[in-house]
Amino acid sequence: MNKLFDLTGKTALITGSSRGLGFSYAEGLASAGANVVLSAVHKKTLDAAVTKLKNQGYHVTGYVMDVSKEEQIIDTFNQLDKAGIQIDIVINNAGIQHRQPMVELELKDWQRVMDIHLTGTFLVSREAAKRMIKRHSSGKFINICSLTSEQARPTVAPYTAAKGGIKMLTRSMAAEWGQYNIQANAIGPGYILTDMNEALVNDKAFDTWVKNSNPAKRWGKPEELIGTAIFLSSAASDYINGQVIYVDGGWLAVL
Ligand code: GCO
Repeated sequence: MNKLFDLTGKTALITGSSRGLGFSYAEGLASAGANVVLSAVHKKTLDAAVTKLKNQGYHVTGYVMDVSKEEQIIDTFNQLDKAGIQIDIVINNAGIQHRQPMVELELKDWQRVMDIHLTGTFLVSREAAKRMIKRHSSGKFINICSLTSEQARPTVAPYTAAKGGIKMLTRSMAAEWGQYNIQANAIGPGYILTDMNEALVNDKAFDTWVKNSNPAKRWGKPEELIGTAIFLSSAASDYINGQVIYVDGGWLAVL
């Protein structure tokens, strides 16, 4: 592995990483040499994910953490402190989707999407950055944006607002933390074959729309996001800050 992309000696926390894209990111960073800290809401799926990566020979630990709950985030970082685990890389991946027209949307559903995506990204990053700055170490934040960070479609307003906010929060993190040799960037996945999108894949009209809306004429695969995650976690991106890299088959590049 070229030293530029080598994560040996680094420890990465990936939120929402017991399955889906979060697990793919964790597996990818581990394959590049990182120690990985998985986190998720449900202990059973988290433990299974830890075991799966340990069986591949990777250095893995797992912490139950609901990023919509500040007290759990603070407690997790205190546990990491006690365990002597210093986080160098954070991938703020935890997320949900809620598809409903705004006129029918209840505040609790709006708030839950915001709490997990936008506020969760802020709170986890705040706790990690505090420690990076205090120990004078470098740091990497990879937030997860979306095509909806740039363009909207009906029925996903809270997700769209949150993803747009994450794009600007990423720039705020770059603005405040760049001076400490911390880089904050984001990955903007296109339409990827994930559990969260299963209903869309199975909707013939939506599937056709996705395939006709990007030059690749197909859905993306989770493993196609790993290279960008490693890049943004590595020394290869030390002079990149506040950027969103769209891994979307070219969707946003074309009319
Ligand atoms: C949706 C999808 C999208 C994708 C992705 C696109 O309902 O439109 O869930 O939000 O997941 O974010 O970039």
